[in-house]
Amino acid sequence: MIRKVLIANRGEIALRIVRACQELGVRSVAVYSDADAQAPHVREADEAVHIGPAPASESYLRGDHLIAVAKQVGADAIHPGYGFLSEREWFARAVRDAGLIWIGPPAEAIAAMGSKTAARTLAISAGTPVVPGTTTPLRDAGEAAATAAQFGYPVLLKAAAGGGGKGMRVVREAGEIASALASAQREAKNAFGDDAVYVEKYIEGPRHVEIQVLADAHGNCIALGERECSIQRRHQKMVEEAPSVAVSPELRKRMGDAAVAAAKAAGYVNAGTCEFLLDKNGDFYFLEMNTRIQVEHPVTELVMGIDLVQWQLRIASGERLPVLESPQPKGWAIECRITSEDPANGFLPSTGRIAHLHLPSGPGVRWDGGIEVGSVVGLSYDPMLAKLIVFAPTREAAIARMERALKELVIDGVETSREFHLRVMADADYRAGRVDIQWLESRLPTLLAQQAPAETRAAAAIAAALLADRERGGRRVAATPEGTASVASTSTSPAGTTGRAGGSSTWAQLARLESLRS
Ligand code: MV4
Repeated sequence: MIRKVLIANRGEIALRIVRACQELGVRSVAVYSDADAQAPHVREADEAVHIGPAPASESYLRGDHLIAVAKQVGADAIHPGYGFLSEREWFARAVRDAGLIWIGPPAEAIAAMGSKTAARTLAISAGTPVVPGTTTPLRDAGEAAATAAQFGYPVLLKAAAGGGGKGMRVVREAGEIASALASAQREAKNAFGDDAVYVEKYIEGPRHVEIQVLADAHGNCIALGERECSIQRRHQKMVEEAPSVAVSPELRKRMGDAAVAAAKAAGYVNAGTCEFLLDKNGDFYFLEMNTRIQVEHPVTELVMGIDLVQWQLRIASGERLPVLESPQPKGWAIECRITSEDPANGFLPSTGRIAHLHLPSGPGVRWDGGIEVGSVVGLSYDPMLAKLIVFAPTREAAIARMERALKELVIDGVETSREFHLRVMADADYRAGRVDIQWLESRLPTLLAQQAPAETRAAAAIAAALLADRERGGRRVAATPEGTASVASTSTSPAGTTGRAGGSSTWAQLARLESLRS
């Protein structure tokens, strides 16, 4: 068994890995940049090592240095989390060559899935359905026009080295293909240093549904159901759920078998995810495989009753999977990614110091976070502060639970996505499960134009009244659910000023505003 793990990451996922280590009796070593000296993952780990200045290129991305640190502290394994070095083939190889255990898939599997065309070839060989298209890069505009005509417009030009939608162009008619190819190649060259672009049939309005797989080092691989990840903006997921309203047990079995076949063809070991598009006819197509633990892994953990991060460590230690049959999901889980972005301002990243934090709790609520009061949110890293995850017997109950938990949550000091998530939860399409990968962006104007919830209007009114009160020296402010507020000269209790519509956090905010005054 692994005895000591160096965690080559930060924030909520580093803390998540520390927790898995603690529960398995494995020692954990955090690393931190100048910006993270006071971070929760550093305090909670058994040991911590400073690795450099704030920019990731000088700290969390210095693979050779991280391996040297692991050796120095006597770690026998490295967990990369997600992002940073997690899907760098050379790093997985360097860790192994240094005599350390890599808590992730073999470098060869990362490489095989790193190229989209190579991944498509692998999936085809495994019998996993892929989107109709080519598996070799286009040589020129003539070949692009010929293949597009063969598959029929619209088509999608994609960068072979691609990811995150870079180097992608939808082409709706023959007249546009030459210029689309040129710009896709230019963008691919800039982003990946590789201008290889290939063609796929463009699938209109699909869902993004992904299958979690877990493979041990003894040739066993199981599917752990799907996650519905359609609710995204600019390729950043905002809400994920498990299961998906669009997946029946029969479809789950077929998608699971397809994912397992692709994973086996790649020689996959450890936790991984096969991404699929699921179209309106219920047909699914393999897109790519994510060769890491993903941000949204908790929704699978909750409906499957399994700890994926613990299993990553167990598999890396050589343990066998305990069951070889794919389990069915039980209940419903939803995750909201709480980011320090301001939806009202084009999702502009917001910076500051966390001045106040009240975490939701109670039945079925999980908080995977990496911040606390005093944490400084800057621009060096991803704006995701935490994930709020709920679990309930049904989807309806899970939505109600998420609404309740989002209302309990208070984060002061930076703008966050909290209220935006409340609007998504309240949306009729969302509640009916009528979503696809375009839904969030097409719904943005409606979601953003909505009047703020009564709670927020009340809090805003309180703030305005308090400011006015400053000049006058009054003592107490009262708010109504309608969002009006007034200053009372004497009062000791807020009773009767708001009902349920106001919500408890209105009072939390009032209390803070009051304390600011004194
Ligand atoms: C597609 C597609 C439609 N048809 N391929 C976007 C990033 C990359 N992972 C694959 N992507 C897509 N490939 C075909 N043939 C639509 C997308 C896509 C998308 C996929 C998953 C989640 C969000 C998305 C947002 C826009 C486009």
